[in-house]
Amino acid sequence: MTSILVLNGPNLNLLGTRQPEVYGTTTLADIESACRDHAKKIGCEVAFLQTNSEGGLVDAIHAAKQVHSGIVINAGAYTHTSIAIMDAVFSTELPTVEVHLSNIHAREEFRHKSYLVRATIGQIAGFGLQSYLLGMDALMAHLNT
Ligand code: CA2
Repeated sequence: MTSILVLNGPNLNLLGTRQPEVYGTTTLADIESACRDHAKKIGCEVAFLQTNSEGGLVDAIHAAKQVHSGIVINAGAYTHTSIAIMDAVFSTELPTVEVHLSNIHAREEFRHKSYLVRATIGQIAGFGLQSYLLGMDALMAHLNT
């Protein structure tokens, strides 16, 4: 069965506890539960991980190659800074969708740039929790064509 890794970067473990005006009241546990429910609906398996470290994200991306069919990733602030994470996604050759809760293009200038997006099949930003589910749908559509 198709297996999707949903990978989350730094500070996403704090969701729902601070800055609700930017990120809403949804917690990471809520997102995980919605991704698991959605996986059942669209007929795939899902693994859900969060790490605050850049190296942890790189390691998880490397490990995904043996196990998963594709990746949905919210790399948090590393989206805008990390060539290492972009290189890791290139190296796996797994189809990857970049997702963001907020519309990074409508926010501060420094959030408009994504290194990671160059290694992905596309980016979904601004739909809150739905960005993850849309990311899973986009990945499944890509894998099934
Ligand atoms: O909109 C997104 O999903 C982001 O990836 C979230 C990141 C941010 O750095 C990106 O530019 C866009 C931030 C992760 C969550 O940070 C929190 C900080 C304080 C309280 C709650 C969450």
